[in-house]
Amino acid sequence: MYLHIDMDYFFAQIEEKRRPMASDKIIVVCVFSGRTEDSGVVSTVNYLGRSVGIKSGMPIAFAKKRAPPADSIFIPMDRPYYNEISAQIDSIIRENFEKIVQASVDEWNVDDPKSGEKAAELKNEILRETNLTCTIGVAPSLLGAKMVAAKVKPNGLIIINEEEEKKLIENSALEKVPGIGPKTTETLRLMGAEKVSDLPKLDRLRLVEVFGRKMGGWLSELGSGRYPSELGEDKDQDEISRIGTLKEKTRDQYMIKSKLKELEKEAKSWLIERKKSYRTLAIIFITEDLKTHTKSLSFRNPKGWSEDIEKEKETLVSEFLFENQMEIRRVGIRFGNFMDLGGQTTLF
Ligand code: DCP
Ligand code: CA
Ligand code: CA
Repeated sequence: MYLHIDMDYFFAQIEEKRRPMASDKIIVVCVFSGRTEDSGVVSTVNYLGRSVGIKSGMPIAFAKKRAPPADSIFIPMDRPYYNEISAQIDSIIRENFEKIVQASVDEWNVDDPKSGEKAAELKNEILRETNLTCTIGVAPSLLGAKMVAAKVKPNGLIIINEEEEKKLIENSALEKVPGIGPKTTETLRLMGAEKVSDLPKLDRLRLVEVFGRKMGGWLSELGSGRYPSELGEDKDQDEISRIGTLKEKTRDQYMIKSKLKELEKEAKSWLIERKKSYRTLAIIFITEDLKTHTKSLSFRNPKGWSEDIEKEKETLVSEFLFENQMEIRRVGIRFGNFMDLGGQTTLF
C-alpha cells in the first residue's frame, strides 16, 4: 500500500496556530515584493480565506479587496520557520516508516505494506507533536493515494482498496490526475478523451507519437489500469535536517548528545550520497512547550562530512541549556549553505 501525506493550508495553518486568537480570521501568507506596500502575491491562505475567493498566486491587492480588514491578517512569509516545521514532520514520518520520499515542503510519499493500519496513528502523532492537521490518502498505488487524499482535504484520512481506486481513477477528469498538465489535457480533449476511462480508446502508438515515449507510454499505462507508484525523488533542498524524539523529556547533556550523534550520522549519509559540503551547522531544540529553538554557527570554509564537529555541537548545546531552562523533548541537527564537491555553491 502507498500513503500520501499533504499538510493542510500549510504556511497559513502554521501562522494560525502561532496566533490562537486569530483562528476565526482570514489568514493570508504573503510574499511581499517591497515595491509598494501591497505589491506581491499570496503564498497561501486558510480555508476561511478560500471561501471568499482568495488563492495562492493571487496579487495581494486583489486579496485585500476580498478580505475585510477587521476579519483578516496579512502576514509576510517566514520560510525558515516553515522549513523547520517541515523537518520536524519529516522526522516523525521517518520514525514510523522506512521507504519515504519528501516530495515538497509539505508532502510525503510512503511505500509500506502496513501503511493502512499506521496512517491514523501517524496523523495523530503529527497533530500531537506539531499541532497541525494533515490529510492522508492510502491506496494500492501512489497515484490512487494522491488522488483520494485530494478528495478528503482538509483534515482527512481515507483508505481505499483496489476496486475503489480503479473506480476513482477511471471516473476522474484528466486534468485532475497529478502529472497531467493543462496542455496535455487540452491535446487529449482534442483527441476525444475527457476522462481516464476514455484513454483506452486512444492507440498507444498514437499517444507516443503525440506526447513522446515517456508521457505517451505513461498515459497508455494509465488507461490500461496500471497505476504509477514510483516514490520519486526527495525535493531539491539547500539544507538537510534530521530531528528525533528523546526517550524522555530531559536536560541531560549525555542523552542529548547521544541522540544528536545518531541524527548526525543520518544527515551525513545524506550529504555523502549527494557529495555536499556545508558551511552552516545548527542544533534544533523542541522544548516541552512544543516551541522550536535553533542555535547555529557558520564556518568560513566549507566543511566536509568527515570533519569532526564534536566541539561545535558541544558549545551549541551548552549555550542553549544555559539560556533556556525548559526540558527538551526533541532535538535535531541541520547542515546548510552547501557547496558541491566540485567547488560550486548550490545556494547562491
Ligand atoms: N505555496 C506557495 N505558492 C503557491 C503554492 C504553494 O508559496 N503558488 C506554498 C504555500 C503552501 C505550501 O506551498 O502552504 C504547500 O502548498 P499546497 O499546494 O500543498 O497548498 P496548501 O498546503 O497551502 O493548501 P492545501 O490545504 O490545499 O494543501
Ligand atoms: Ca498542502
Ligand atoms: Ca502540497
